[in-house]
Amino acid sequence: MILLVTGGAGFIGGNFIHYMMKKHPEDSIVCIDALTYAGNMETLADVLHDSRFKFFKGDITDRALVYDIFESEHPDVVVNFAAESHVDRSIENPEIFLQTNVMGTQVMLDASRKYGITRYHQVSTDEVYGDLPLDRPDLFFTEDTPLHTSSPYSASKASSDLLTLAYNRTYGLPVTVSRCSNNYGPYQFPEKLIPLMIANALNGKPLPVYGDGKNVRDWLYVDDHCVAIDLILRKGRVGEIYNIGGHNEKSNLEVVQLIIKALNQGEIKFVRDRAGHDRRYAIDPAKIHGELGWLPETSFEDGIQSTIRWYLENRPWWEHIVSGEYQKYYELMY
Ligand code: NAD
Ligand code: TDX
Repeated sequence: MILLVTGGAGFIGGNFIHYMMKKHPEDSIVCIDALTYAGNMETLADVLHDSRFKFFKGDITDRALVYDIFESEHPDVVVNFAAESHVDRSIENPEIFLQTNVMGTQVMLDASRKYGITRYHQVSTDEVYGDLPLDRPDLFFTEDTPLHTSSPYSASKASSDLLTLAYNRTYGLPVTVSRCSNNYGPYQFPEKLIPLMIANALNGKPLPVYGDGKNVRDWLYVDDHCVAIDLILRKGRVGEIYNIGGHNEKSNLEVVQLIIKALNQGEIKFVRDRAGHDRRYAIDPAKIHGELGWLPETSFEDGIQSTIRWYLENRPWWEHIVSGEYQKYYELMY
């Protein structure tokens, strides 16, 4: 099988490439990534020279380039991770979110239709459902929960989900969509909560907690997300949406305090709240569990400890990001 993975120099796409190269030695992977501020070739350093891996620096909104790659590489399966992914940035500048997340998805869908694939998978988020109240712990997002987006980011992701499902209904394209809760683990860009707090604590900077810190996120170790996507690609039903999450809800304060405790350093600073800040996300994973037998394998206690260890043992990776050095790596390698 030839897999085309977009956004593979990012956090989840990079972990997915590592996971798939190990798990399926018979498959090869073609990656397209624009290497925006969030794309980091150092994440792919150990697969770059593997003969089963090919990297193309390119933008998924560039139709001619995407079509050229489909023509030369003949992918069987497409997994679209490429996106602008940070909510705070979408509040500052929504436009690039619509370009990449909506228009880029359309190009990937058109190419998949034109050249023919056996599966197109759209990687999406629980944020498309909006948020849940803190005082109703009995409520969860199911695949039937209405879309109710809060940020330009989540609105752009909901749009790309709908476009993907429309290509199935209208053109018969064999698509699946997954909506996952918050991921954490190695190679996450230090603008997201967990790596930002680890990096700031280690650098003696304050740990900025938005609002009252009581907002709840449902954390999943990134490898468990990769396993779920792999299962959906192989056994998921065409035209279906699968929610992915492991019933692991934590308030932001709990997460930050755990990091401070593990590192034995770091000081919280409460800062202005995020505009439109979603209060609680919580996934009901009954469908993926019942149909595909998926369950998360990593407990939060183990996952957060090994993530903290990874950031301690891989300081150059995130220090290059903080200093801007990482953006030179592609030029060095090619
Ligand atoms: P990320 O920001 O770490 O990585 C995104 C990658 O996409 C980067 O390598 C970037 O260079 C690339 N990219 C951006 N615009 C591009 C374009 N126009 N053309 C080609 N490449 C482009 O994001 P992530 O956290 O790894 O998220 C990956 C996907 O998973 C996204 O679609 C996101 O919406 C979704 N998701 C993320 C989470 C999470 O907790 N991080 C949870 C659920 C779903
Ligand atoms: O400095 C911070 N202080 C803070 O209190 C940051 C960066 C975040 N927060 C809070 C906001 C959220 O309640 O922590 C929580 C997590 O924030 P992010 O890491 O920005 O993630 P979130 O907004 O929940 O979105 C993430 O999960 C769903 C990913 O970034 C999305 O791409 C994914 O779709």
